[in-house]
Amino acid sequence: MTVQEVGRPRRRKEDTRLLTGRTQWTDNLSRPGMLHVMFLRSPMAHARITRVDVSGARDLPGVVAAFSGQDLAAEQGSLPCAWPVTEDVVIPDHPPMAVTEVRYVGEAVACVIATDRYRAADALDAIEVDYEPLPAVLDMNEALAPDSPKVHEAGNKAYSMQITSGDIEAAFRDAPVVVERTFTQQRLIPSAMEPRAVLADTDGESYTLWTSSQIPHVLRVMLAVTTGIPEHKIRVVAPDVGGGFGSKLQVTAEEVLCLLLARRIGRPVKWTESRSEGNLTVHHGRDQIQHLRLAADADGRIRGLRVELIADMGAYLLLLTPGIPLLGASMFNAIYKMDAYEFGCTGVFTTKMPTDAYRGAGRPEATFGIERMMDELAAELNMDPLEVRRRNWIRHEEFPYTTISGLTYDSGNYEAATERALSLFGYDKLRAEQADRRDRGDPVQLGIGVSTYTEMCGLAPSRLLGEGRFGAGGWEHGEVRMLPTGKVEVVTGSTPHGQGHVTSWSQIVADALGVPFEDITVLHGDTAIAHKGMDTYGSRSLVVGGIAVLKACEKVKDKARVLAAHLLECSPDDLEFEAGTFKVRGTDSGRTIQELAFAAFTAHNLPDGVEARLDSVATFDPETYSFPHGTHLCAVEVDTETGRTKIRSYVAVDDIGKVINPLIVEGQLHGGIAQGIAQALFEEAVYDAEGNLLTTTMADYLLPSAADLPDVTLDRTESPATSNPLGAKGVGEAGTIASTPAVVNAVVDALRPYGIDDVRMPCTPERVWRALQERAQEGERP
Ligand code: MCN
Repeated sequence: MTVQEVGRPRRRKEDTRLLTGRTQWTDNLSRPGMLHVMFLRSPMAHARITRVDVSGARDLPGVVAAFSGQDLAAEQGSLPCAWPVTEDVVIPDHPPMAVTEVRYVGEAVACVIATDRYRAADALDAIEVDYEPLPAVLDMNEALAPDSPKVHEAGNKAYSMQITSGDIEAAFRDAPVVVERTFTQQRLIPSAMEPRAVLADTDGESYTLWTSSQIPHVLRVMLAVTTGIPEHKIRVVAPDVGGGFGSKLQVTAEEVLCLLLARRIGRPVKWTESRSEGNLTVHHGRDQIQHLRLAADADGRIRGLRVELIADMGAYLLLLTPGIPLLGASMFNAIYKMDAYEFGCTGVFTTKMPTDAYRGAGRPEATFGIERMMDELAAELNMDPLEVRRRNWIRHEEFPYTTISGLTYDSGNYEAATERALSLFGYDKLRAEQADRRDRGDPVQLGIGVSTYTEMCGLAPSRLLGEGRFGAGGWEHGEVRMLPTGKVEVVTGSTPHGQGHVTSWSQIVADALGVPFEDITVLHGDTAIAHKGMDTYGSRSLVVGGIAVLKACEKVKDKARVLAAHLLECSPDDLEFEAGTFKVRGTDSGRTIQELAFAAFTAHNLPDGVEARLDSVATFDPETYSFPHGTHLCAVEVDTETGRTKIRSYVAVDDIGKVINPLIVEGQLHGGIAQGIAQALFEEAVYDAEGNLLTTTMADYLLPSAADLPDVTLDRTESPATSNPLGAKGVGEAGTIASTPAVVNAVVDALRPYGIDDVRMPCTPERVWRALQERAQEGERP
């Protein structure tokens, strides 16, 4: 009997190599004659460049070349924005190296190429740049004022858009309860374990770019478009990639410039960022002001929701910048039924590093907004936060359900996930302890936070992406090749960078073809090997890429059936396929698919018209998105004397449909929840009044360590997706999306008796303490 692989907690095939350092990070790679590039970066947030003189650097020992933006102006093109969200969106010219004006601290203004990175770094000091300062534009609201200094000639508004569904005026007219809040989604800096690195080489005709990227396929197309180098002359390789979290879903200035520099000097060039350089110049995430209004009946039933966002684009529009807040446009209504919904968003230019996708991209922001509002509504009505949710959520028997924002959720069971979470959490007991602490006036108060989230992932379907003016499709490509000895080579268009696709895809293929898990290898991340792909982001890889692989397996099986029937001298319809063997029904006679692979290779006895190969390709483009959901509960102790918060317990019950590998899923949730907690309590990118980033080091930008994080209790419920044959939903971002509001709701819940109804993220001890002091001065006492 064979063991079913799908659903097994297999340890990752990748880990032996990854954990023993036998990896190929881009910075480990070397090419004969390789040189090193360092970039001189603007110290000014906004300035006109009046002179750049690189001649001093060119004369230094070990320096091979030095260039200014002007030197590269004729060939460097403009970095692409592939999501023109509205017809009139302003997409400013974005030279990879600034030529006439800098618009954020860290923008590249010149570069040095030398025999090693230290010589290159030293030589940067010999470059002279004259700047004529221009006013920094840092505050989003002020940037939109008519008299604000301009980031770009066209003004500071990138776009504005609005969606309305239902009669929103009627929903608010005479509503017994209206809750209105403004929340700030602070700016975050993605901190992948492996910093970005690029190595570019050319033989004079074609180009290879090794880069720590999530998107080698998208990048190849974009490099061709940006540089004019024909696409078929560019190969992009993402070797081992040590995390990305969205930050490597980008066409970066450094990638374009390294390619052009390799062409200029005819030698391989490498760039690896330092952590501080990375904090300055990796695209940032979040950065929104959310103004929300919720109208409800006296019994807590939601009538309508109005959402007004201002989203900081930073200085330019990068690959997906303007679309990121809009990924939340259909998600603020979340799992709740309502009569009317209105969403508006304005994208604003400021003189800061551009923002773009960061784990969850638009959906953590939306989930935070609505889940905070549900708690605020509950407080307003003096109702339990779970009760107000229950009164409004879509009941399990109502699926498939088309929401007020127009998405059709295929399946889900919010009741079941919540019931499970409540019992694991010990909700009633914790509420009793909370009441007791309140009564006793305990300086350490207990808060309980709820997040009954859903999200929209599996970024595809191409048709829907097209309707949203997204610049590309959402399909994925898979290829399955049976090798002569019966082993299997899988080629995927997905580009894992920590998600364990090699293992999960092996499990899918093992079950589909009935071959041992160990006999399968998965190739990815090199456009010369996986020639088609849309890469990894938006928790799309399993529900799009994994399914493409499954479909390719089905085609291989169809071919194998024809060959088996020929060899066994029966009709294909007389064959049954079980555990990797085609058997003539009712007999012992059969052939394994691995034997058939050898038969296809020798080709001694193939049916007429059948080619000597047992392989196939498939693309998959789902009909709809994937809608995981779950209930996260968090208990936080808040020391009202010091402002210190401590997560006491955290329970997450997620429903991601069928699971391929529970161990990987747990890892994804642990990491995701850590990232969400980090936004709630720890991380924030801070610029000073001149536009200098203050959080350029790990000492200033507070990433939580394992010691700062709680144990989390995980469990699952299972409502299979109906949109793919595996019944699976994505998980890569779920933990991040769910956890931030659960934690902040808990902090606010602890502080509510003190008259506090919000604490700005991150809820640091200082912020909590200050909120308490302000309230105390206003005379609020519990
Ligand atoms: N999986 C499963 N069963 C499910 C769902 C998923 O076994 N029902 C498995 C998949 O087979 C896959 C993994 O879980 O091995 C994640 O799958 P999926 O949800 O499809 O997400 P992606 O593979 O597309 O990964 C992208 C997602 C995103 S958008 C970010 S950001 C993120 C994340 O994954 N960045 C990560 N997880 C990360 N993990 C690491 N280590 N590093 C990052 O940069």
